[in-house]
Amino acid sequence: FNWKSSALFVLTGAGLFWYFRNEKAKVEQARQERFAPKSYGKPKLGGPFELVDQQGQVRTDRDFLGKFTLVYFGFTHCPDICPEELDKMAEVVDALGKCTHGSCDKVVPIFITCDPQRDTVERVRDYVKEFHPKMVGLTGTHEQVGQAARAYRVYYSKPPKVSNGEDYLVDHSIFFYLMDPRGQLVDFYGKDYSAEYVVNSVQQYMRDYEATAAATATTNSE
Ligand SMILES: [Cu+2]
Repeated sequence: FNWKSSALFVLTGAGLFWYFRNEKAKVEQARQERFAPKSYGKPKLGGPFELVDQQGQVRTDRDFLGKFTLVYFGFTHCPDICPEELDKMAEVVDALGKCTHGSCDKVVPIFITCDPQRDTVERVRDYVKEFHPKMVGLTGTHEQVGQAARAYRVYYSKPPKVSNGEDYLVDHSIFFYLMDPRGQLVDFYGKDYSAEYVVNSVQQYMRDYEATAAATATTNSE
């Protein structure tokens, strides 16, 4: 029996215990903060918009409350990046649909045009159905689209001089925004993220969101 080594053993045990408890608390705190009603240090993204879907129905941000959404801004004439990103979004939605966990199949893919001049309701309807049957395609007036882009702090620009019928490209930012059921930004994914990465990340957020919601419900009922 060695006092020194047993003291060290006890200390190490206590240290590990403290370390893990502390780590667990940190993880818990991060989870709480992410889904806390008021979260700081996160860009205030999303928010009021009013657009028209591919069925010609007026849709606002409030229509999507209660669901996770993936929001992407682009334009239907985009030669390569938008189709690639929207294919990826469809892949993500399908993978989430296969998962057995609670709200996975409830994620709504949303495409918002930043080229309202050419992207009519009909054009958007034909476009989104190429990607996913659940995809919501939104367009609107220049003002409505401008307002939605501002809400998401999406940058886009059309060349200044375009004559009628001339083809043009719209420069735009390329992100999927993951919004939670309260319409708040959870995360965003750039072009370099694989579908697999996005799926895992979204699933993690969904589990966290549900755990937080369950914890809040328990606290409230006590
Ligand atoms: Cu594009």
